[in-house]
Amino acid sequence: MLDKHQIQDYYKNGFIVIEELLNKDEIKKTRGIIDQFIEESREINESDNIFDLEDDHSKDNPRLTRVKQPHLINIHFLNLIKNSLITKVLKDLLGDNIILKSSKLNTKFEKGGSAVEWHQDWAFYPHTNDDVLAVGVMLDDINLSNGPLMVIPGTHKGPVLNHNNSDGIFCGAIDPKDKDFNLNDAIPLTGKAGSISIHHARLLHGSAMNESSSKRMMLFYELSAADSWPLVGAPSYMKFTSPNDLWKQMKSQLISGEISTCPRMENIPVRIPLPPPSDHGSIFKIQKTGNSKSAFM
Ligand SMILES: O=C(O)CCC(=O)C(=O)O
Repeated sequence: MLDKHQIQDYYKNGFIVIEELLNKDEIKKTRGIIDQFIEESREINESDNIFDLEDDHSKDNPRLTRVKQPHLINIHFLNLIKNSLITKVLKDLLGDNIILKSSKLNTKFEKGGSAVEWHQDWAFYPHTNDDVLAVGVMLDDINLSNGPLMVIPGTHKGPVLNHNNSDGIFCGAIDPKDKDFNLNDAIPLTGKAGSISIHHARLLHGSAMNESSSKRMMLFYELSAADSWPLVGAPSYMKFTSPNDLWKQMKSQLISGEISTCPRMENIPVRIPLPPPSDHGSIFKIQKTGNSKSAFM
């Protein structure tokens, strides 16, 4: 599916964009289901296990930040990644054995949709090897004004930056003053609806608020080669175990010295995203309740 140059680009830069991979029917069907989600969100007034709400969300003016794990809500989202050209692209990058870890729909409504502070996904879910990536499906035309995903090429080969705040709490974002962060090197990933982006789990990325008058819906899937296992302590995958409990347990079982959140491993840089902030329900909540510093002010 991908040619030799595209595969080389992915390994060299840590990302690729494939223009208009999905057809109009696939996008239309996906958007239709999302419209139903938005309708359902009128009935709630607080973020929950499915929806993250913007502060100005109301019954009359539903405004979502995110729909969590859409593949667990409607089988269409699983089919879209399993039975479309995306699968072929993934095989070129991850081999034949691929596992979906998680999905999310970042809705970025017009005039104010939330920014995502700069981070590396790897800081949220370190794995035993780095055949781990995220696919972003553009459900709208994405341009410079509606908050495109931005990436810093080549950073997947560099260090895992610190994503903890000055109190040592995991806040899901780097410090914009980090010496290894060069905003001038950032490039935006734009494209027409139906295009996809793929970024390596260690690539630095973020996106600004959507100040434009059109939505920027982007559906993300996080996947890995089937033999890449998340490390214990990555709360993103501990859907049924509280990271608070894990942290308490580790503290109570400490025999001597200090807990380390920088495990020793060969060849792959890793940090464990602990201790957790007060709300670890999504990156938006982690960055907010972890008091991350903003690069977008
Ligand atoms: O929606 C975006 O632009 C960024 C998404 C992202 O990096 C995330 O949700 O982890």
